[in-house]
Amino acid sequence: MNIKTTKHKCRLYLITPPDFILSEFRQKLALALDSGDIACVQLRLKNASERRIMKTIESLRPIVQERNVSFILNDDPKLAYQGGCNGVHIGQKDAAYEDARDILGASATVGVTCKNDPQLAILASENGADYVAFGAFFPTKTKITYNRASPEIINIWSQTMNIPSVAIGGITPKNCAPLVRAGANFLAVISSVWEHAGGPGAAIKEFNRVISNNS
Ligand code: TZP
Ligand code: MG
Repeated sequence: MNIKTTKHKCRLYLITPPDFILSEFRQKLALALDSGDIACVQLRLKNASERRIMKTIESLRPIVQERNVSFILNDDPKLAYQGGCNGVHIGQKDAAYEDARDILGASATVGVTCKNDPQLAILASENGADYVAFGAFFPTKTKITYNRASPEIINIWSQTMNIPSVAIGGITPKNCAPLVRAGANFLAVISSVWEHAGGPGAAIKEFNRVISNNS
């Protein structure tokens, strides 16, 4: 499945943890995917070799795609294309939007980080991005962040623009309700799922419950 889509109610956008042992992680990922609704999985491997990224794509992509969930690679459009991913997520410094689109083609998903800057998001949507990502909404230990976004940016975006929005940064089942109510189309989450005391399956179920109660 591809998340290139018109806007829809809020869904989960699950990102892989900062590091993992592939043979163990395959099972955790399958468990998370089988625990509830997830629209998309992003493979996010910072400072890994191309060889490791490709090997990881080959191992994880089927687990995701055979469940009809979209598989997105972070940062690198070329590897996303070579690895048969559904799309790529690019930060402002990773690649130019146009280059990512040229490499991946019209039917792929190309999402763009827009921090807390509506101008970046408008530019991305004019260029043809499939979603814009805003954040960080809460403190996060997963990434050093320099921008703090508030649900207001999602609220305004959802009422004025047609491109889906992704909210990211420190999002947990306990703090996500205002983002869902503001109209976020995806909640992108890492540590609150992979470090959940009850395991990733419990986290997905909790998120699904809060999302449906606030949609
Ligand atoms: N971009 C902005 S915050 C962030 C990224 C990749 C990290 C999100 O991780 P967590 O653990 O859900 O806070
Ligand atoms: Mg990046």
